[in-house]
Amino acid sequence: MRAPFGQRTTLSSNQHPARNGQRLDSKVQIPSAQRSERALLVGATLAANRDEPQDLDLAELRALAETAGAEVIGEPITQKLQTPNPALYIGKGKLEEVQDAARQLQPDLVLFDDELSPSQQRNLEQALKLKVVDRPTLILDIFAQRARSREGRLQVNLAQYQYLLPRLSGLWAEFSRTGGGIGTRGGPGEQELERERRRIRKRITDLEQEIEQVRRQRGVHRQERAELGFPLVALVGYTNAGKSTLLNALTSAKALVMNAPFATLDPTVRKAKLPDGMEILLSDTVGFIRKLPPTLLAAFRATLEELREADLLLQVVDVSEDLAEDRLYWVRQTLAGIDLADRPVVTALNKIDRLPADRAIDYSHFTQPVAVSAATGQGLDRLLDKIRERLVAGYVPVRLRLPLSEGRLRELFRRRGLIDRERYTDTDVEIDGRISPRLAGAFRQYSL
Ligand SMILES: Nc1nc2c(ncn2[C@@H]2O[C@H](COP(=O)(O)OP(=O)(O)OP(=O)(O)O)[C@@H](O)[C@H]2O)c(=O)[nH]1
Ligand SMILES: [Mg+2]
Repeated sequence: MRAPFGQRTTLSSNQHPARNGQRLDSKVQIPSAQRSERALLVGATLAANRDEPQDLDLAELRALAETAGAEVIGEPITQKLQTPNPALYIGKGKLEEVQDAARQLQPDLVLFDDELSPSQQRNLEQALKLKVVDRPTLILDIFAQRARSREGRLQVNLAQYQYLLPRLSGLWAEFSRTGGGIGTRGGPGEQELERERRRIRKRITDLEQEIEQVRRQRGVHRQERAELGFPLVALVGYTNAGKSTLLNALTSAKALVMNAPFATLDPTVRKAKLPDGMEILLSDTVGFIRKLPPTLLAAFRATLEELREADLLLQVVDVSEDLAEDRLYWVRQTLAGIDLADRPVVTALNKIDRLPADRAIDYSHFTQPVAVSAATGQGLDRLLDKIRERLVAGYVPVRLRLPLSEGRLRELFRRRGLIDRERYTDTDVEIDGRISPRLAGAFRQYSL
């Protein structure tokens, strides 16, 4: 027999806002006898999105569900649609198919591969008499398990509150009251719903203020870093591509590496040295994924702002994946969504140690590609050379006359710039050279 909701596994939840906002905590019970929630998968291909790479067997949704701790049962149910049904997302006939499957397989929840509107979710829950969880909620659930830093937690909490607020329905309350689980952990009881909404709106405002503080603090750090003049190289890429492994390989960092989506949620910045001694900062951040809704992306603004400062994006692609090019499409989409499509790019084609011998890489698909293995170290020297080459390509030529009294500035140019010619007089030094646009301003007043 199926375990009642009250006894089912609550998998993550330690970072759920409802749990951090103390009042709700008392309502959340984590059952001791842990059992995975059984999930049935449903996805649709929309005509409007046919030029986008599709995930027809919902392999990624399955991996996400498993990462969140669910057990996927049965075959995924998929449908081709012109447009989503406004009330049910899928068509009526397809819904019957889902109902049949649910009767047979007895899942605990049905997982949809897209964002559902609050009313679609309500209607589906009513029709199926089951908890319905959409893709963004699932991703948020994983984020909630992963966030460690204060900033990361604040951002996840904000995203959860914003996303869940319009979805606080009677049924939602029912499901969460009776046990929680993915997407509904620690929710309010039915009578408290309206009070809860008000409280959540207040909490959203508080969180926004706290995040604003963190942002300002980050801004100060960035300013300090900018004065030191290190070029900033930001790792970007699909989740699980190997960004953190690469960061660790290129620096002496110990970023968390895991074979699971969204291992990294908190940004890390480390110093790395290029072969000629040039020092750079390398930043690691949250991975991208297809169909990441804008609301979710927006909640991570403080983290993603780190990318905005980057002189160069080090795009990491897992070339051992069949879907490498599709995934790159989604990375490029996400970068465009945060106005970074034009930033200079070097592409690390990672995990070549896993590439089958009979598969060749078509380099023409990638911008400034270098084949590497972050795991074995293969190709990393060439990658560093390429990074240096692209950074220097962005430098601007300058001619300066620096007073000898400006020892600090002269040292800065020596360390961060490239000197083509240097000539001393009794009082000054004249420099012909190149320097990053970021630092050029510091020398402007001495420009010839
Ligand atoms: N074989 C092989 N495995 C690798 C390589 N680079 C990374 N991995 C593995 O790929 C998985 C994901 O690596 P991460 O470095 O955590 O990936 P990420 O891009 O930081 O992922 P998120 O932080 O989750 O977005 C881990 O199991 C790594 O050990 C590589 O060059 N070769
Ligand atoms: Mg990572």
